[in-house]
Parts: sequence; C-alpha cells; structure tokens
Amino acid sequence: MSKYDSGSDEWSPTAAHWGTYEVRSSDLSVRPSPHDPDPSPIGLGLGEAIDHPLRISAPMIRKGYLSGNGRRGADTYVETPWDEALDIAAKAIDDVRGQHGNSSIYGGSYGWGSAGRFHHPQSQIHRFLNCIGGYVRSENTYSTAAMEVIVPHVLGGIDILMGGMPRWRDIAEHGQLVVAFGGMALKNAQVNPGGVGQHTAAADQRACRDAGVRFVNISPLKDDTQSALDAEWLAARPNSDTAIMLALAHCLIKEDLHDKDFLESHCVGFEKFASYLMGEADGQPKTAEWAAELSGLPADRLRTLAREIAENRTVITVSWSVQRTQYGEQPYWAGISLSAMSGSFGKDGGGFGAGYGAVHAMGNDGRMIPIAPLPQGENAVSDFIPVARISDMLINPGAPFAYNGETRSYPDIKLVYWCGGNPFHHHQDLGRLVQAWQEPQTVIVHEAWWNALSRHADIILPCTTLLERNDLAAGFNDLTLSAMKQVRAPFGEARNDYDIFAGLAERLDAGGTFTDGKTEMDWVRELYDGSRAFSTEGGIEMPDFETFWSDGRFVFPPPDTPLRIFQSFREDPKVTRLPTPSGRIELWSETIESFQYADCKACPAWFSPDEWLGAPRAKTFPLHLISNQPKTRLHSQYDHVGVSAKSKIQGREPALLNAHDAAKRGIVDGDLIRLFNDRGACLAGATVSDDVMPGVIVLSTGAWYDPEDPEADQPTCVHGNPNTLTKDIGTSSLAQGPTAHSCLVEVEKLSGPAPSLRITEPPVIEGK
Ligand SMILES: Nc1nc2c(c(=O)[nH]1)N[C@H]1C(S)=C(S)[C@@H](COP(=O)(O)OP(=O)(O)OC[C@H]3O[C@@H](n4cnc5c(=O)[nH]c(N)nc54)[C@H](O)[C@@H]3O)O[C@H]1N2
Ligand SMILES: Nc1nc2c(c(=O)[nH]1)N[C@H]1C(S)=C(S)[C@@H](COP(=O)(O)OP(=O)(O)OC[C@H]3O[C@@H](n4cnc5c(=O)[nH]c(N)nc54)[C@H](O)[C@@H]3O)O[C@H]1N2
Ligand SMILES: [Mo]
Repeated sequence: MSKYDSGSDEWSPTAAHWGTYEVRSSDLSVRPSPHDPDPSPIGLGLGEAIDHPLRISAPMIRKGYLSGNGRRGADTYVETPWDEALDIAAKAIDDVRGQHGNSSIYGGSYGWGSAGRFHHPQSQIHRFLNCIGGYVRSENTYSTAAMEVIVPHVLGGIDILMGGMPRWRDIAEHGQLVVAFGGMALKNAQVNPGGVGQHTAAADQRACRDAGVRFVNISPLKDDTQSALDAEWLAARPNSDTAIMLALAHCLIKEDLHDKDFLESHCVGFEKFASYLMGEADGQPKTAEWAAELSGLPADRLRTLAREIAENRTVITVSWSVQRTQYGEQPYWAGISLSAMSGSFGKDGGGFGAGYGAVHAMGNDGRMIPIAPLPQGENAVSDFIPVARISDMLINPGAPFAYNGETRSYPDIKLVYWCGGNPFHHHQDLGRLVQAWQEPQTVIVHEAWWNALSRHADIILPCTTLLERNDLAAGFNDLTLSAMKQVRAPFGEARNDYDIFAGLAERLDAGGTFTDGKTEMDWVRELYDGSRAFSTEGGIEMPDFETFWSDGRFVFPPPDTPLRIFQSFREDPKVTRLPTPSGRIELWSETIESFQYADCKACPAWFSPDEWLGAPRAKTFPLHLISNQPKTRLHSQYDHVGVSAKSKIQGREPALLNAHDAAKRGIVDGDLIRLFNDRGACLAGATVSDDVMPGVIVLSTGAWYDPEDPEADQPTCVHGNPNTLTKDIGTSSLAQGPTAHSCLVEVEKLSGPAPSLRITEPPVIEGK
C-alpha cells in the first residue's frame, strides 16, 4: 500500500496550464489557490477525472493489431500485462528502426500535455526517441505556425515581437487606442503554456479602459472583448482582415497621415508596398470601398478608423486565430506594416501586439522564468514536417512539399508514437486523418483516458495524470514557480510516462542513457537546482529545494526594466538593428520574393481564400464556421468532467448561431442541430444569440471525436467535434500552417432521434 492510498486532509499545491490549485488527497476535492485573484473554473474538474470510468486501467493492445487485420478507430482491445505490452512495443520499434531506419519513426507528437516541467510529455518522448537513434520531428505549432514563419522575415524573430510588444501596464500609461483584429478573448487568457500564478489579464485590460484607452473589436464575435471594456464591435466577415488592414494603410497614404520619416529610416520596401496598395500593377487600388465590399464594414468607418489610428497612440493587435486561416501569413505581415505606417511603432504603449489575451502571457508583466529543461539529447534524424502536414505525410510518402523557401520530401513513416497531444482533437479534416492513420504499421500512444486518440492506437500504454506524480511548473512570461505534489497512488496500473519510456529504453539497450540512473524526485530536484543556479546568476535568490517544496511556490519579482527592443530600434536603427537581412522592418522581402510563391508574394497582399463568405462555395455552404478555443476546457483535455461536461446541450457541444440564421432554418435555442459540408458532419446543441454576426456559426474545438460510423469516409461526429468539417490545407507554401478558421458549412435542425454517444463509455475490452 502506498502512502497515498489512505489519503490525507491536507491540501497540496498543484498546477496546470489554466492555473494553480490545491487538492485534498482524502477525497480529491479541488479549490483554487488562494494566491490567484481571478482563478479559472477549468481546474475544478481535475479530481473528478482521476477515478473516472473512462480511465484506462492497464495496457491495451488493439485486437486486429495482434492478428494483422481490423481498422484503427473501429476495433476492440485486449488487456495486456505491462511486461508483455512493453515487449511488443519495443519489438515493433526495434523492427522498424532495423528494417527502415529511424527516419521511419514519427515522433512529432504535437500537443500540450501537462504543465509539469519534468513530466512534460514532449520532453520525455523526445529524450527517449533521441536515446534510441532519433525520429522525424515536426516544426512550428498549430497555434501560430504562419506567424512563426512570416514574422522572422519581417521583424527578424518571433521572440523579438513577443518580448517587445507593449504590456497592459504600458498601454494603460501611454496608450490611447487598441484595434484588435480577432479581439482579445478573456476565455483564452485563462490559459498559459506552463501555467498562470495569478490571473490578472481581465483587471489589466480594465485598468487600460479606466485610464481612457479605447478598444475596437474587429471580429465576428462580440465576446472576443470583455463587455467591461465597452469596445466598439465591428463585425467583419471572417478572413477579411488583410483586406481591412490594406485599406487602412491605403487611407493613411491617401490622406498623407503615414509616418514617412520612420518608413524611410526604419523600413525597407515601403515604395513597392505603396505601389501594390495603389493598385499600380493589378489595377485594383485597395480602397476603403474595396475592403468594405469584402469585409461588410462601412467604407466611411474604415476611413475614420485610419484617421484615429494616425492621431492616437495605437496598438494594432492580431489574434492568433486570424493567422490560423488560408493565407494566414498575410494578416500578420499586413498588421505589422500598418503599425509601421501608423506613427506609434516603437513608442511607449503603442505598436504591434501578437495576440493579446491569446494566452495569459501576452501583455502580462511577467518574466522568462529560468527553468532548466529536461535534457533532450541530439536527434540523429534531420527529417521534419511542418506540424499540420501529418495526413499529407502519411498519405504521400516521398512526395515533395514546399516550406519557407525549401523543397523537401515526406518521409515514409512506419511507426507513429504519440505522447502528450491529441491529433484526433487538433488536426483538420478528421475523415482524412482517419484514412491516413491506417497507413503506418504501428501506432503507440500514452494516454490516461479512453479519448479519441487512445481509441485509434494499436498499443496503449496508460499514463498517470498530474495528481499522481511529483513535479514543478512555471508559465511562459509569468512569475510563479509552483510545486505539483502527488496526492494519489496511480490509478489502476497506470505508470508515469518517464517509467514507461524507461522500461522501453531498457529493452532497447538505452536504459541508462534515458534515466541517467535518476528517480522522479532526483530529476525534479535537479531541474529546480538548475533554475536556482540560473537565477543566482541573474541576481535573484531562490530558496533551497526543501524550502520551495514545503512552501509550495516561489514568486519571482517582476522585471525592473521591461524589454524595450522596439523603442531602442526607433531611437537609432543603426545601433539596434533588427535581425532581418536589411536590419529594418521588411515591408517588401527580397528573400520571400526569391521563393517565387504564387500564394505568398514579396509584400503583404490580399488573397481570396477557398472557403470564406466571399467564395463561390458559400452558395452551397453559406455559413462560416469558427472553431475557436473552448471557454470550458483546454482543447480536448477534461472534456468529460467539470465545467466542460456541464456545458453540453443534450450531451452535445454547444454551437452559437445568429437569431436570423436560426430562424431561417427553424432552429430554436436548445435544439440539436447538424453541421455539414462535403468533408463530414457533426451534431451540436444550438445556442441562438445576436453576439455572433449573421453568416457565422461558432463551434468550439475539443468535444471528444465520436464518429457515428467509424468506417465512413465522411464521418459524422455525434458529439460535436468541428474538425470533421475543417479543411486540411496549409496556410501557403511559406509556412504550411493549419487553416482551421477557413471553413464553410451548412446547418440544419436534426430530424429524427439523436444517435447515442459512444465516447462516454469505454470501448469493448476482450476478456473483461
Ligand atoms: N478546428 C480547430 N482545430 C484546432 C484549433 C482551432 O482553432 N480550430 N486550434 C489548434 C491549436 S492552437 C492547438 S494548440 C491544438 C491543441 O491540440 P492538443 O495540444 O493536441 O490538444 P490537447 O487536448 O491539449 O491534447 C493533449 C493530450 O495530452 C494528454 N495528456 C495530458 N497530460 C498528459 C501526460 O502527462 N502524459 C501523456 N502521455 N498525455 C497527457 C491529454 O489527455 C490530451 O489527450 O489544437 C489545434 N486544433
Ligand atoms: N479556455 C481556453 N483558452 C485557450 C485555449 C483553450 O483550449 N481553452 N487554447 C490556447 C491555445 S493553444 C491557443 S493557440 C490560444 C489561441 O488563441 P486564438 O487563436 O486567438 O483563439 P481562438 O479562440 O481560436 O480565436 C479567437 C477569436 O478569433 C475570432 N476569429 C476567428 N477567425 C477570425 C477571422 O478570420 N477574423 C477575425 N477578425 N476574427 C476571427 C473568433 O471569433 C474567436 O473567438 O488560446 C489559448 N487559450
Ligand atoms: Mo495552440
């Protein structure tokens, strides 16, 4: 019996991407940390999930995997003892690397996993795969792929942009106007990679309003800015942002309001960009009337907005969602260019914001906590794919693809290994993913629950959750380092990812290399001590490990001097050069011009997406689907418990549609509806509201994928997963990022009885 089995009435600290909490081990009650002034309710479901009927209690092997038939996603499972399951997994890995080499193992394993720094699943799997000869990795993120690739060409680096953007504090002190493309939704600021010590974003935004800052929300959804800000809501058609920005830039030039000195001394390519805006080559001046036609916003308002931008200390911010669209590189490039023309770039409280509110870090008065990562070793395989090209890779081994000026080819993958992410949550066009997923010989997955990922695996190795192990967490641009204490013995036979990898490494003759002979607590202590050493170098004294562990947290002082990269650049661009080829902001990029792409030119430009309300396809599928981040959970995590489970309508994910669109289809609040297009369909529960513009339907991501017929080419998810509908194409040849927010659908009231949910019950387990 472990010391945790009896339980104790003490409250122990823990942390997740959505905040810090305390857990009582006797009954797994959860309460927010008393140090958080505005905690997120998402964490309150943590305890409920531990002994949930959907927990995976022992290793499982897909029945057809053992007999060489069956289909992933439509099979039963055989409970298997750990030693046997690890032997089978190790043999599969060894056979593949022996016969096809390590470049046939895909270990990109994208996903958020848990906040803990030691049990960070990505670090664990990459360390393991590096120890056994390497793996094909993935580049960039589902979050910001287009931004990650375009911004280095324009400003020299994404770290510069995120580090140099004004904080809320600077905007309150010096700013006057915030123009937010895609808003700055507070639902998203609940979350932060690695955690949040104190949720302050809502109050920080209100402090800006109290100081007189005005907000404009250019978005299909009113709630994309909090109501307390009294923002002006400009309901623009989704995906028309670049057109709006180009028109604002055009107005600045026409009215001679652009910052000519700054453009001359700090930017390159303004003349050529201006020529594009004037329509000198394509015959189409990018006027307010032109953008009004595309966006649905009044031309006069665009003209007055351009004047307000020039006359006020302005922040132009573009949410990450806006670049998760076809041609998603353009709104970032156009937004930065508009800001460079505005007169506010590089001035206190003005400039460009890379998505305020997208995560809590953006705008926060935090610091980079010097957290020592788990050493990853070296990857001996150089192949990679842009992260969202996974189905393409599995379907087209050997085929060429373009990426940021290179032509590479897709590796031939025989084994997929996933730990700490969920492609059946995150990937677009799930029908296509399910087809692609049948290609490899073996799929190995670590999961805690019977979600859609585990139900598509051959070998499931059940892992512990954050309450069943010891760790520490620190958020991106936050101030709190939190202890995460084990409060329970692992459920069933679940093991830590670390121990699972250690068992496999042992079988593959890499046991010592992987563990370095260390236990969980050895590593946690070592990571802490590494951070402590870094901090001492930076002049901050952290307590010794014992003191930290018993206090449960350490809070760093806020930075005394914020990064003022863009201010220094503005002061003297010869002293502070940007790391671009010219050392300046590139409104015209010779590098990108040299790539000769048809879908990403040498300056920011308007391209009409295949799927938006202005496309011919809107005649057949007349609603734009926004599959945004869910308010009630982080992606698909903890969908089955807590606030997420409570939010469902007749067990299905809620979808928001405008009263006009609902009435036209005879839909009323609380009805079950069916969203569909020519890729698939899903059910949802209708919420009718005027907070979403006509022509747009919002179905947040994260309902666990539950196909009515798992073998159908065009699946119907009876639970409400919007990725049955989204399109699986890259943003452009430049970044190849995901494009979830460019998607058209039709919706109808569900006729007949609702098909039952299967995802709420475990699958059939043979011999049980
Ligand atoms: N349609 C549409 N799709 C989208 C988006 C969108 O806007 N629209 N957004 C995209 C974005 S920005 C992102 S970041 C992705 C997110 O996609 P993911 O990060 O893949 O989604 P999560 O649901 O967070 O997946 C994490 C998985 O890790 C598991 N897990 C948690 N802790 C551990 C652990 O300690 N060990 C192991 N082994 N597993 C663990 C959880 O159970 C869960 O299954 O989704 C993308 N998909
Ligand atoms: N609660 C919660 N918070 C989260 C997450 C979560 O799962 N849950 N996920 C986190 C992650 S991984 C990420 S990457 C960030 C993502 O941050 P974002 O990508 O910014 O978040 P989204 O919720 O997808 O989109 C924000 C809003 O953009 C608007 N929008 C969508 N398309 C368009 C468009 O074409 N034009 C305009 N103007 N607006 C548009 C939608 O109305 C939407 O509500 O959120 C993080 N925060
Ligand atoms: Mo993300």
